[in-house]
Amino acid sequence: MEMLVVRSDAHRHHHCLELDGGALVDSWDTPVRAESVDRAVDAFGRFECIGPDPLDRGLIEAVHTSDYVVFLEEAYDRWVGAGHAGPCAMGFGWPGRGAKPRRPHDLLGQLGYHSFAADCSIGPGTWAAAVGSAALAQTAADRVADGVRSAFARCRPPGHHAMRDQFGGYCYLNNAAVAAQRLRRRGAGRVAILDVDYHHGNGTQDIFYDRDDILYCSIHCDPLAEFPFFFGHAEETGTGEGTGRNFNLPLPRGTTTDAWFEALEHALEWIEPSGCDHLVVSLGVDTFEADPISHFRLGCDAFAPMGERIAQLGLPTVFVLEGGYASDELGDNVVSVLHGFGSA
Ligand code: SS9
Ligand code: ZN
Repeated sequence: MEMLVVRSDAHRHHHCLELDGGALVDSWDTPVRAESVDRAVDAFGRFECIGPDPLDRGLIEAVHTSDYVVFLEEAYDRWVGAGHAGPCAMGFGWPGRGAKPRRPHDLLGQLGYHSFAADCSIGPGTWAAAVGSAALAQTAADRVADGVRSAFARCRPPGHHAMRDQFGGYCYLNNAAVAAQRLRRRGAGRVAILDVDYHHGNGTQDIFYDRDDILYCSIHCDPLAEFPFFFGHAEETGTGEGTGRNFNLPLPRGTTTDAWFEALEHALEWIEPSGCDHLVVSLGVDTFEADPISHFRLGCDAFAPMGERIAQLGLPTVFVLEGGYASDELGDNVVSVLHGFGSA
């Protein structure tokens, strides 16, 4: 079997609002994205598809704080109970530079405390979808720990922006972190996370920044020019036991396939000698030239070679879906990476 795909319909009822260009509009992370991937996987027909096992809540609490997890679970009901006008819960005030924030008890205060961006909000289906998405990552990691060479968690909502205790960037629970943590718990010695999404995975970096057992390496658009703006610089290399265990490769807007693959070589040269025995790939395909909210120039033909090259690391691998907003091509681009990996 080329690839095991883990998916479910738990994402369907999550569709929130985002502040975009000063207007509150439907989020770019729509259910259509997951449907695009499912359709392409079904049309390709060579991957085995399974559903998830129930999520182990202790696993989420190993990568997020329990205060944050409880907050996410209850925020929407509290929002409705408070009688706010908007259909989704979102904050409006964030700790400014230099603040030493204490956690407010007020809901609006907690919405600011537990988020870092106004591009995502919490609706009636958000918690169930976030848990369902993390369950896919946990299950994919379990199957790889059981001996399957590679598995793909078709996650929605995505996860790589979700920090230890803050949501943002369409992400609530960090699915890649859940997968990596699960692999460690199941016996992996050291895990590398390779994040190829167009955006820096500030959440994954945050969660593992001081650890030497889970490494983070990301190729992304320079944060001086792109969301998440305040994370993802080359100088961010880890702290404490994690010193030297975080590797950021920021690239300019307009980066083409050739320059992107050069960065991939640097990433792989860094991962290879690190002593990792498992790999998690944060698979965002918003590097695609026609992505409506991103600014790299990878063509459709870049994605199969991406998978092939990553396969040369020779590591048991969990793929976790992150971004990709050109819904028409999203599914095909994802399948290209997975097929490129699986056939290498
Ligand atoms: C403008 C876009 C803000 C940033 C993109 C998050 C992508 C996650 N409203 N959202 S892969
Ligand atoms: Zn992205």
